[in-house]
Amino acid sequence: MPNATEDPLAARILDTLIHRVGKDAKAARPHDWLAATILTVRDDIIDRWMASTREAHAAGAKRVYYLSLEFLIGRLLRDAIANLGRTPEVTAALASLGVDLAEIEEIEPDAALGNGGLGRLAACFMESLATLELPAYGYGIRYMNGMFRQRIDDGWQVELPETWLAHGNPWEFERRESAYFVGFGGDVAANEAGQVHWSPAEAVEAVAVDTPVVGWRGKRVNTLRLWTAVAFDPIRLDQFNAGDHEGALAGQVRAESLVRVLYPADSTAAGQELRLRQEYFFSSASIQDIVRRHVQYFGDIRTLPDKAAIQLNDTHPAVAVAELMRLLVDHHEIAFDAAWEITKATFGYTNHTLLPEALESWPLPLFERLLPRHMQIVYAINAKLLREARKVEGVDDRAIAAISLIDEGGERRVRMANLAFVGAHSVNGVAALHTELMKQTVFADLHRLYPTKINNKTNGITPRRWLFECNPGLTALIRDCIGDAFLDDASALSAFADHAGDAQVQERFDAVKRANKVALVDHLKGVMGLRLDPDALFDVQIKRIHEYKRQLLNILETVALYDQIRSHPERDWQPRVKLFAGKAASSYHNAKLIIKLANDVARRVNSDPSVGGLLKVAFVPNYNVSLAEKIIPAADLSEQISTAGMEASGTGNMKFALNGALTIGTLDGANIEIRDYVGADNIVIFGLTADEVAAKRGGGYEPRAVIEASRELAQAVNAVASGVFSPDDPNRYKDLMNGLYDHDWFMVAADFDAYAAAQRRVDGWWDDQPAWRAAAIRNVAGVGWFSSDRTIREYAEQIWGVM
Ligand code: 26Q
Repeated sequence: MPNATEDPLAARILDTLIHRVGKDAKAARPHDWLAATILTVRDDIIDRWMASTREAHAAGAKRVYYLSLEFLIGRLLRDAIANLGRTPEVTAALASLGVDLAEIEEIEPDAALGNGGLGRLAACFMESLATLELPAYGYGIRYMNGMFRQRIDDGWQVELPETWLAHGNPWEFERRESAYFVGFGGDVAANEAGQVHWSPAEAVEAVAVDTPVVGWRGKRVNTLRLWTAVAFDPIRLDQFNAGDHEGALAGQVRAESLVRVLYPADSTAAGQELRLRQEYFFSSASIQDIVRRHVQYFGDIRTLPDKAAIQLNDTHPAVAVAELMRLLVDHHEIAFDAAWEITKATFGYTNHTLLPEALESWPLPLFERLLPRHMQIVYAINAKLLREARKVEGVDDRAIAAISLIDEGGERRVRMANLAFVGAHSVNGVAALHTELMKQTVFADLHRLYPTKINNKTNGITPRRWLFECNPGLTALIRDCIGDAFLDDASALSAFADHAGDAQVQERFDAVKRANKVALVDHLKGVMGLRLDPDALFDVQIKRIHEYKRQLLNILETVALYDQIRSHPERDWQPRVKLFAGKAASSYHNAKLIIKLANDVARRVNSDPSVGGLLKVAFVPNYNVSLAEKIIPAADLSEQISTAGMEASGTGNMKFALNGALTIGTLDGANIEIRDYVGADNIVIFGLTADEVAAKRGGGYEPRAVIEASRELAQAVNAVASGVFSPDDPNRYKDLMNGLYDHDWFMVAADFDAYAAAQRRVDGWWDDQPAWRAAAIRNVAGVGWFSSDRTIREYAEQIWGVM
């Protein structure tokens, strides 16, 4: 063992261990080393962090504020060290102390403050903002319990509480001085001068907790500011002394409930009061913080749009539009119309879904009871909006009803998407197709009224986490082939395509992929006792479980393949491993049933000696960012098979392609643009287009006839429906299969034959390994454009005006 005292970094880590963690090297457990390492690295980040803040202040720079109820940042240590360019140094320092960096990285908990794509996008954006040296703050909630931990018990999903803060969080700084009053309920009064005063019935204090976000090469460090909630009078001593010990703490318990848990639904708007309270709590604290900073630095609130760009990550923070209006009108005494111009010029809104059940709207009585002043402001905005709309030629009563901020059909509700749309100067979709569908469907009438507001910003992913860090082998190969330019500009990856046909490069590519697969196989053996063949084709579908993402299509095709392999064992089958992972919203019955089906099919297939190792199926529990970082570099085939028109963009699709997996996918979301960039010859596209799906849904689609016309599909559906995979409960999948016969909303039957045929094309391709590897290399080379640096540059230039 080298001598630690000769390595200055090792000496600092040791000193931190002793003086800040309170352990000596002999007694230290891995968690203590992790804490000591993080605290030491953090100390070095702080200098850059403060310098970044000073520079932005001195330059009077415009700041970007990204408001999101989710930041799915995952583990931070590896990312921070890599972006600082200090991985070799930290590895060596720890080694001199007898500690393995990889081992302690592995015990850092995932910060799982998000459900899926939208939350991970926010995390990639934060990293790219720092990389592009843009002064930016992310604002969100510091949930005490993030996304639930998933256990699979007898094939069923079981949700367990997630406890990322159990060992403390050495990354964060609590800022007791940055605290704001957030009120709820109560009533509103106006004086003779028309001045409005809101007296909330309750209030909590929002306290800032900051985490540094390091950009690539450590150029800039930005702040992720997450709010926690504190009761004003955390313990009522009068009550306590009177013997009411629980009542004395009730305020704190009630305040904490706001930040207790992330809502684990990504595609249905829960509509619960606590969710609206969370949304207002963090929106209000964030807007107050932004306004305070602006006034402190620039004096005049009227210049806010010149110095602040606030981006709303979906409608979850849309109440911020009304909150800014309230502060401008009630606190800064700006006239309503002038305040409205300031507000619109400040906000941008990003839409992430067209699913009607995911569009947020709040029952009017609930909104009014919780936020009486905001309700008045929403009415005032609506009156202005509808007055203007009425003046426009062709706007009839139907259009007015669609544009209104209040949904009057049935129980009256406040439409958050309409509020965000009218309160923002820019409204963007997240892939080209999605943006077009926004114009044609949900926002058709608002789009006619404001034809220049809707614009597209195709999503991206950070190549630091999703290539350099998760796949160092491939990164090294690319460097050897094309040099280092791609490290700072992902579009330079295109040069890698020149090496696609080079047999030596192909061989190295294969060696890297195989090593990644072996590492995954080892990991899965450890966590679930699974034995997989690293030479099989790894076919992967990992994402939230949802009917529109069509895990069921994949499972039914797996059943059909199983059947085929048994009926025709003599054919030249290509060994396949089918991997599934993902969480289902706790209340989503069919999604949970699909998880059980995947597990039932896996049990049956994996224990059937007649498939002879040609097919293995596994559902990997507890999908999260860290698991994705292990699975994606090991994937050969990326399943992106959503019903066309339903996946806004997808970002997993980009991560797989960047790691040299081929995509099997529909013409949905960003798949379309991925095909354009990697070339139609290097991707497997199948199935109905969005237009064709819409036409079929419009009438005349008879799924029963389609199922009966496809022997393979009929057999698979019948096998599942009749309990072949669930002998313990033969009726378990009856209703699920009947759904296919009755309506098949997600077009599983309609796309089945095309999907199965596409899978057989995949088999043929895989059989020609040189052709497969060439295509895989062209995928890596083709997707540099999907770097979140490109996406953020577009937001910066076209929406925020900061570049
Ligand atoms: C809303 C109200 C109440 C409770 C929960 C929610 C809620 C929470 C999360 C609604 C939606 C979400 C998450 C949506 C999401 O992740 N959308 C995905 O966003 C990605 C980034 O743009 C896209 O790539 C995906 O296509 C899209 O599904």
